[in-house]
Amino acid sequence: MTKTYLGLAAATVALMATPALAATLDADGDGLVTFEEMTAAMPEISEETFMLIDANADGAVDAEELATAEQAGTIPPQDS
Ligand SMILES: [Ca+2]
Ligand SMILES: [Ca+2]
Repeated sequence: MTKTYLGLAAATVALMATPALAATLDADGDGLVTFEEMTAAMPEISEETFMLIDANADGAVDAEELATAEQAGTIPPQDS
């Protein structure tokens, strides 16, 4: 269990080093923003828009995809 905890702590540190993924979006802190997490923060996001943001279509938006969407103006820039 200690190992798992340390792994989670390391992942948290890695996330904090990635300013693009706002904690307000990634509610459970797993480094990915699901459709549910995104609509919780931005109810105006449609499933169609989410699919546009999810460039590799794995069902979740990572920090890179989020940054791309912000730069493209698909979603407003998020405060980190
Ligand atoms: Ca998440
Ligand atoms: Ca993705």
